Amino acid sequence: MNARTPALSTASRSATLRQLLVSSELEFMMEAHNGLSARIVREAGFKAIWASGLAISAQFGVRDNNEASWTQVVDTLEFMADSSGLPILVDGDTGYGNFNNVRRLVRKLEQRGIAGLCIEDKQFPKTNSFIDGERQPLATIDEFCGKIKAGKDTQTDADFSIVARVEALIAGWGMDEALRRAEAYRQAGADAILIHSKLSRPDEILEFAREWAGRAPLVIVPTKYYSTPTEVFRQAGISLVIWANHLVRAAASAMQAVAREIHDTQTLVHVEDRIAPVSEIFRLQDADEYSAAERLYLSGSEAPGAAVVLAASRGEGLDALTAERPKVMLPVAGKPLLRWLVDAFKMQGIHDITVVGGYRADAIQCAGVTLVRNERHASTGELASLACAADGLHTDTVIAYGDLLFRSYFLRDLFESECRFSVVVDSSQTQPSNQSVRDFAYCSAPDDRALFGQKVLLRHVSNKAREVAVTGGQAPQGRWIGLLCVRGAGREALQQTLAGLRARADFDTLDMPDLLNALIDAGEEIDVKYVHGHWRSVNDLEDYQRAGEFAHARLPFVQGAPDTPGSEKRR
Ligand code: SPV
Ligand code: MG
Repeated sequence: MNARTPALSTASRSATLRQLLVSSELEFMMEAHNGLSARIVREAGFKAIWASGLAISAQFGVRDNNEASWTQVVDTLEFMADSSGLPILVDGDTGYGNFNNVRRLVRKLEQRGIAGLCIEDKQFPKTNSFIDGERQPLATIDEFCGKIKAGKDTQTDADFSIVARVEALIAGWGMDEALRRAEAYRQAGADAILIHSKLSRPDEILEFAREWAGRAPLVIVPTKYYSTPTEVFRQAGISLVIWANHLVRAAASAMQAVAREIHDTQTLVHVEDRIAPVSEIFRLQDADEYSAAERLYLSGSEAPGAAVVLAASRGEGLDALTAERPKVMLPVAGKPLLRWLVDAFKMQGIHDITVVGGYRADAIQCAGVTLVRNERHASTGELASLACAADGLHTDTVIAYGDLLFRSYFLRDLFESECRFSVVVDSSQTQPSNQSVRDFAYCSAPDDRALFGQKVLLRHVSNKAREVAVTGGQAPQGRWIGLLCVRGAGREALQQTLAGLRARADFDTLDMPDLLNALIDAGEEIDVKYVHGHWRSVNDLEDYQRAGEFAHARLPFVQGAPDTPGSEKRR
């Protein structure tokens, strides 16, 4: 954040503007015309903003003739006030009508945190002062004084400022009339006088300032007499200089050049380095603050932030089906296995998903994931794949086998665990039903629904259904399904343990159960979330067929949609 001028509360904005008007220093105000430019004005260091009628009309693409309605202007002002937090002096043209419109305008401006209003003594609808100024009719002095009084009587914040703009010099009515009007407006309650000139030299402004002799703060807009040294204004006792339209003009030049360049060259390559990067736009929008707030307030924000999917294996048991693709790309009920898994993560708000590919990684097509490759997949195990993603591991991560289909509550249950590590164990599988069944889980207690909610810890994972060395020949309590949730400081513990295993000569042969067991040996508690069925993994053709049936049962209920993906198979 490089805001050189801090955002102010609404009350201190009006007080600041008033201070700028009455201070003995020469002060400056920069034009802005929308939320972004207002933010840029603040970051440049200006203490206040001129909400230019010309610039706001221009950014709407309309003329400075009250073509934009006053409510459209007020809505824009709200964006500017919010994004900048600076005092804003609004160019309110003629007040958008008579005294009554001024009253309503002042009420609405105060409600939106605007610090002051400038009104000019022309008639509604006005025209910009630099377009045929002489032909523009002025309001009578009495009528305009009525507007000033109405505005001052309406404001509830004593510091809200009303600046009366004298157009007599613009309209060719001469110096005496300008001074006469300014004095009448001062007496009507104006907090400052804006004296406007369209000459290329400051002569009439300086003469006015001399005659005026400090009766009230003077504001000027040196758009036409821009070459006048600023010191001249300081010596003349001017209070406030408005740089009135320079950001909208700068934006127009930049946009014209860039649009033309892209149009003519049909490529972005020549402009990319000459325009603000997208990250700069995000910064100006305070995107970081949003991300922090999201973590704080968004329901489900306690869910892990990322997933790592181990998808390097071919799936030998699937024969020719995986000749050209890894098993995660096998279609199941109309979409690849991997897509089912990724969608399950996305449903839980996990969008940072890394897939570690290996065998035929080139065939992995899945939108919304980052693909990394275990180049040594042919000679390594699951931990070598995990190691490919371990360095950039998010604090809260679910690590998953790539061939899993499961009900959505599995992830929810994992997220609910308060432990650094949690796993899903299926208590319905305590015996190998075929050769490919592995990952038996030995736990501190069996799945006992009478004791629902009690903490159960993982003791060991093994491919053997009778792990004599560890369990004394007891049967396992279930099967680890291939979902591991790592949270908080668990990430460092996992990275350390993995680093320890990497140092072993047999690292290339190690799989996920070896990591779980090493974590347990290192004293980590691994919370067990029992389930009873409701999932599938795909290791052989029989699994594959059963996965299809399982997935079909998970398709949305769609009536009368014969071409629902997979519907043919269902028949
Ligand atoms: C504006 O910025 O809209 C002004 C100043 O009113 S000028 O365009 O100079 O009239
Ligand atoms: Mg204007």
